[in-house]
Amino acid sequence: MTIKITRRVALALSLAALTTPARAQDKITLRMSTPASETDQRTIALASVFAPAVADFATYVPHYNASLIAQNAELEAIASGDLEMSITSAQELAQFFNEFSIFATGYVHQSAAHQVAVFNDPLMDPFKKKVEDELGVKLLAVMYLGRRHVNLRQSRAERNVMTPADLAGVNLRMPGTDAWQFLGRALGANPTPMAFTEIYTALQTGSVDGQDNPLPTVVDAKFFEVTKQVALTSHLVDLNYIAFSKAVWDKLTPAQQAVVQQAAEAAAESGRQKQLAKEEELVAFLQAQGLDIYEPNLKAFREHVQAQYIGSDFAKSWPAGVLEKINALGN
Ligand code: KDO
Repeated sequence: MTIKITRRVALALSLAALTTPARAQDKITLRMSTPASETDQRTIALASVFAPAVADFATYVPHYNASLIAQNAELEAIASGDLEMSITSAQELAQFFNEFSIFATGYVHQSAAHQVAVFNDPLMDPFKKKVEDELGVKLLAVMYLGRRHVNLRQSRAERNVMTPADLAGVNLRMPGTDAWQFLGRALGANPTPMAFTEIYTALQTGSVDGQDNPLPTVVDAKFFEVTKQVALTSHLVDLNYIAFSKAVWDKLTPAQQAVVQQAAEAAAESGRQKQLAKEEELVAFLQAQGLDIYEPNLKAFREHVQAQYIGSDFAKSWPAGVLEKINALGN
């Protein structure tokens, strides 16, 4: 008798589970941490495209301005279960896996479309697998951050940046990992490691001479208020990956996994198009704010930067043939 009731109860419960929609408290919470602001195109895309697409089974909880996890510590937080999502960089991944420095190397990626082609190419499979297996992080999609340029406090009359030699002695803020610092040196500057959220004050007080970021970031973070020029070096067509906890992924049904994957790709595409448009339109905005925006000798910068990487420890970590495959996917 007891057994009968138990069976009936069990059946009733499992039927209820099949027919009752997931309650809010049953949903997975996806905490996302980033140093970016809530008005950055990548975070807007995640909040407006990704979040609604997964809302049936997941609640997206973004934390901006590195308010939850410090910049460059997000991957460890995901690995240890303290975070579910971030917008990570190749430079951050290179802290764990040297070979990721290939995607953080100056003048390798040529455009937003090239980034997508590289990310979706089989050449990326061993990179993605390593991050998944060894860090417990899935790289879902590539987000476009933009073309990084040199943005200085000095006016062009005070410092005209045409070649790497013109950056000699410039304390250029770069993010704090080795791959970033190497790029700063390769540009000809003195790189100063510093978190993104400290840049504005450092520029304001003069504790650094400049910083490098794409134009949409120069505007979103208001660096234009405390700088006078942008030399359009385009030294890095920069990207971020949407990073997702593998432990959470494994708890999702195949249908939910497909929704998460599609939502990430759709958010990345939406953010990419908006960021590309902003890069175009913000030149005029920055000029109207009184900044000098000009193109230096790009050949001189490209050749100097590439020469620094040849034979470097970073280059030694790149799997054979990958640089050639990346180049072949470009224009
Ligand atoms: C930065 O610190 O300069 C950087 O642009 C590096 C990127 O990888 C990324 O972390 C970005 O900051 C933040 O998302 C803020 O835009």
